[in-house]
Amino acid sequence: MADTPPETPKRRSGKKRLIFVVILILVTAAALAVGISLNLTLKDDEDDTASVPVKTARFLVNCHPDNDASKSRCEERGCIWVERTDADKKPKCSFPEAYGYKMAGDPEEHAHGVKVMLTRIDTPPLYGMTPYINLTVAVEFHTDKRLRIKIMPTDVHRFEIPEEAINITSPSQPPSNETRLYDVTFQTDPVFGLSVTRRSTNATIFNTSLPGLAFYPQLLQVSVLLQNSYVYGFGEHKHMSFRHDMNYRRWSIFTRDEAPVHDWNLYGAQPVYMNVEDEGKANLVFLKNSNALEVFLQPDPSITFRSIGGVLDFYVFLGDSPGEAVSLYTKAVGQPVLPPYWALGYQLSRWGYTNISDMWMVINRTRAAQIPYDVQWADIDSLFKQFIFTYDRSEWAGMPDLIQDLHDHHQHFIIIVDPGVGANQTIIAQAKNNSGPEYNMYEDGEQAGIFVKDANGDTLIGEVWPGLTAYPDFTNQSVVDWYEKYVRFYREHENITVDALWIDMNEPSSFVPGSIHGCNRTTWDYPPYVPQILGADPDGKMFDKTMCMTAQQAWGQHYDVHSLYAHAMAMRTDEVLKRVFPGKRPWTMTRSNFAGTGHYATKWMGDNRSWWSQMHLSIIGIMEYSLFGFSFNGADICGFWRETTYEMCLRWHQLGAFYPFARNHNAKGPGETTDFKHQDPGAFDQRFIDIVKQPLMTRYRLLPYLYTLLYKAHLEGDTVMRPLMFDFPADLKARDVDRQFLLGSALLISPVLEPNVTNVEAYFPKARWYEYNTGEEVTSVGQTNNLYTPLEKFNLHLRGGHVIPWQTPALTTYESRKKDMGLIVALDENWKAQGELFLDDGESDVNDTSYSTISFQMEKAGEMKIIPKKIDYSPSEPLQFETIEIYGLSALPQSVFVDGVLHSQQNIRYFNKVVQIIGLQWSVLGSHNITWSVY
Ligand code: MIG
Repeated sequence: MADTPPETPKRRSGKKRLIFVVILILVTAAALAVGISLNLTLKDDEDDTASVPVKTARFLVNCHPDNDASKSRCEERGCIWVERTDADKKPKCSFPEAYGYKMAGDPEEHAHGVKVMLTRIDTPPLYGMTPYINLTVAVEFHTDKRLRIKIMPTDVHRFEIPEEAINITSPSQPPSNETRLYDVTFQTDPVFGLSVTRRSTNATIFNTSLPGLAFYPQLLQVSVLLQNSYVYGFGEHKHMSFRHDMNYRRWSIFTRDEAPVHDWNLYGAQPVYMNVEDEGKANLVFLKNSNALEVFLQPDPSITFRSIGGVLDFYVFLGDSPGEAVSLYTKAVGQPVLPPYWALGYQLSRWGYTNISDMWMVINRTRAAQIPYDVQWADIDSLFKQFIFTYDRSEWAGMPDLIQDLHDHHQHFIIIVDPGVGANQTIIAQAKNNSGPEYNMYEDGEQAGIFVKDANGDTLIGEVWPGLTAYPDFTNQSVVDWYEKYVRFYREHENITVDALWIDMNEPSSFVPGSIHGCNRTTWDYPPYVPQILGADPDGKMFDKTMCMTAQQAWGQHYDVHSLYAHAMAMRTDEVLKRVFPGKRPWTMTRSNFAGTGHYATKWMGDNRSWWSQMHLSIIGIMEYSLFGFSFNGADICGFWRETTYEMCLRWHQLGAFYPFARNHNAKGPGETTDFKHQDPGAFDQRFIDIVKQPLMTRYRLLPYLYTLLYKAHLEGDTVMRPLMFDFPADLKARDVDRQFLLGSALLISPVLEPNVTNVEAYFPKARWYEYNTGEEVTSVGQTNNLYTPLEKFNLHLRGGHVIPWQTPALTTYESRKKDMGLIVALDENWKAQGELFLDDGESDVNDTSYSTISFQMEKAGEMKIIPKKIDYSPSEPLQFETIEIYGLSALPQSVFVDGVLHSQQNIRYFNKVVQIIGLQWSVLGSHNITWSVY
């Protein structure tokens, strides 16, 4: 039995072993009405590229990922042991080929797909659990580009993520056989397997024909073979490369209050990956499972999923491109939220403002330095004893006036809301003294019964910043009234007129394991198999730094819904803000999250470090969150924990000015007297301020472009900050680039990510690219260029083929929104470009009648049309396009016609490599055209 498995995935030829492949054929529309007709076809493995013959354990699926693996323990499990050196990352213990389930009878057709019954091949059970003998595999064809594959025990109901959390409805009409992009086939021998093939390329993109399918009450495992090893996604983790290392890496997924310094599970839970196929098409796969789980990445290339609850519920999205795959995904789980326009401005925050004067000092010096600045954030500092929805009336007296002053300057104010509600009676009494007797959060919550309950049905008490804390059960719809009451109390009674909310600590985090009473020794808090999550070692517990898994919530036991806590909190916060600001679009920023949370909130990357390596990490993290359907993401500029440096903080601003969400946030510091120094730009010298203004002003200038991207993400599910690979998926070099990124398709940012460096090695895929400031064209493309980047410079390039709308910057978005606009026309190899602009009031709910769109089109070289496509919003004050800048012309045009009229030569300039046409005075909502004679 312990024969050494062949280690290279070579196809064994000459063996006439037959496997059954069931091919589903949807014959005609008539057949569709009654269901699906099936054909059973015998296929010889030699000419079948779609299914994979497995006899010995050719694919090594780890059978003993838990501690203390040994030959005897391995063989007790019915698995194969092979001695290996420590350098060899292959598992020593792996499942034999015939480990799994068999098909029990023929596939059954049904209206939306096909069902297969499975029965377990008898092998020793794992971890002392009783396996489910009978499984049902339900395949649903949702659309031409989307299908669902659900594996669950037959006739046993198990936890599933409720529809209220994520509702992916199967369309009433199944897709027709003609237009469907995929086929599904089944393998029967030696174990059951299912493959999804992309018809157009005949590539098998998702194939479960690997050994080790397992289904126990607290262990579900399935492996998936991919077409190639270009795998991206899964989160939230500290991934040091955007593209995954497939050499036997293991990642756990379970929300946890943990800074991005560990290799294990962090704040968010994103069981989502993308595989970029050989031709540059991409499939995205979502495992709809909220339990603690692990993914094992293998060089086959394959992925093993190991979850300890729920069901195996996969959604597969077949995109023509990486971007389309994301957009198909977000159409299913919820398209990204659109923030208000002011949220696009630069923002200052810190934990550790010592008192209100300290915050005033920062506000004043930022204004004095004339740094663009839209939002001031307050952390737990200003809360009374860290009780949410209060402010400390002594150290922070005058807080309402400070906020009023921000509002008077058209700036905004945001404060933190932790889930934990202070439950210590002594401090509650003090809080009432501070904030008034109406401050009854805890009592009201008890009365409304909205707190998470422990196993006995009593309110579970943990410990967070306010000391003893009860946790609102955000999965319970009744939480909304209670929550709304306190947002209103804050705004109306305490005059803390917050504009948006920042939800933190929602993993949920606790400073004591489980509860102040710990947790009982149950199979939920100490499962038979514990994924490699932080805090589980050495005693195999699940509740470290959070609440007991036996806690009870409306959506289910905490064991099942733990990773949905923040998702629910984000949903309810969004709902409350909609009630408090009727007709306005809410904005929430969250730390923890699940798949689909991007529909409700912004994601920031949590407690990063003031380390150079974390600048690179932030790019990867934000690009991953784009892939997960979050469009408005950022990381703490200059780093959160530890002391930043002058150079790092400057370089970080040059990077962070191009995060979709740009906030400088700092930590308090490790002790009372050792706070980290301030890191707002005004804390540095005049040279710093002068340098930092450049990227910030550039950001403000490009906000119409950024806003348009966010709009498109919201309406169509496009991504905003993304890897080069998204736009150049067929370029294999681009697939590994993660030290540069794109904003939309048109802007390329190549930041300095190291100290003492004045050069950046930047890759330029084949296209026309222009330096943003000078219009200089990049001459060598399809290769890496060395860009000279002294401290006062940053690298921003425009891609030919795009029209980029801009607006004269000012110190707030309120002011800049009134300034003249302009267009950059960056020409491609055919001397053409196109683009789009979304305009609205920047704060109302988005609906069909709230915005206008203008398109910029060039059917032929030398002629651009400005075409309003939809005019439902008009600016309250006249807004005009004043300037057009053309990048890519090698000389001044001899003549320029504006709306058919010859434009005065003195309004046409050529500086650097940019042709600038000024004096247009076009109303932004008018139709116009412009022609130029040379190109
Ligand atoms: O336990 O509110 O990630 O941004 O400054 C730390 C204090 C709690 C963690 C957040 C961070 C915030 C800090 N919070």
